[in-house]
Amino acid sequence: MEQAREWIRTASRVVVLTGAGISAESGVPTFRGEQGLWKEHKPEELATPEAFTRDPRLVWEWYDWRRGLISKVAPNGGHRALVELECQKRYFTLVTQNVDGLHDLAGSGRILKLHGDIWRFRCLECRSDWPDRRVPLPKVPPHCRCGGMARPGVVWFGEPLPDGMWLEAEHAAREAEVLLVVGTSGVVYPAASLITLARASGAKVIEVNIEETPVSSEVHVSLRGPSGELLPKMVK
Ligand code: BJW
Ligand code: ZN
Repeated sequence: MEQAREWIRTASRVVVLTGAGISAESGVPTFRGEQGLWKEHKPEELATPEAFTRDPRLVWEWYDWRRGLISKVAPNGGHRALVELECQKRYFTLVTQNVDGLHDLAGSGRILKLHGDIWRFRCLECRSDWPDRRVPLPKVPPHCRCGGMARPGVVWFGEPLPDGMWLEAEHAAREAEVLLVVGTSGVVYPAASLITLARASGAKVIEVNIEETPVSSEVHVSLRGPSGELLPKMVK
């Protein structure tokens, strides 16, 4: 912890990569693992374009349920510590794989949402996209003003990341002095490759996770514990 604190304190370029684990203490289930969302549903049944084409109603029901759950929770000390860190640093980039919007609610300024946003919809016909916070949705699947069917504004397996966002994240990782990797299993690409990229460009990489992950062996310091407790200690 002391080493991590020192690296963070002295760096002026800090990049943070977050995953589902940072929202776990708020009550949002993670994807993988014993309590994970995918214990009962396979990802390919719900988080692929093919699944949506096959059964849009089933996929929408899952997202409607998750939106309901997320709407009842609040950011935790981990989200708030990253807002504090952003205020301290001249160059700070928050890259998240999360779609839950809790970094926005905590007050983070600029967020690179690699996997989109569960609070946004996109029209399959006219391609417009818009925010929608209704919980529960009055009708699933929801539709656009143009009459076309809407889809959740998230990134499914096999889909490209939102325009420009990946390039920006990659650039930030290359320039980083410190990369802080929080609450991610590090198995989804290209997000996980930011770790290799930052390290190869000379950044110190610090992991915060309750468990060992496939990326633990790739980082300089691995801190075991809940991010809601460890992050506030790290940035104070
Ligand atoms: C705590 C904690 C606490 C708990 N404190 N910690 C290269 C190699 C191999 C495969 C690929 C590759 N490149 C691309 C691929 C394919 C694929 C992929 O990665 N597959 C692998 C799984 C094998 N990637 C893609 O398809 C991506 N697209 C792409 O590459 O496009 C290329 C392309 C270009 C041009 C045209 C077309 C295509 C897209 C990936 C999209 C991922 N989408 C999802 C769903 C989002 C929507 C939704 O939410 O429903 O994103 S999948 C899911 O996994 C979600 C997450 O963001 C993502 C990562 O999960 P995360 O956050 O790591 O969660 P968990 O549950 O895995 O881990 C939680 C962690 O927290 C654990 O470690 C816990 O221990 C920890 N934890 N409590 C701290 N309190
Ligand atoms: Zn439309």
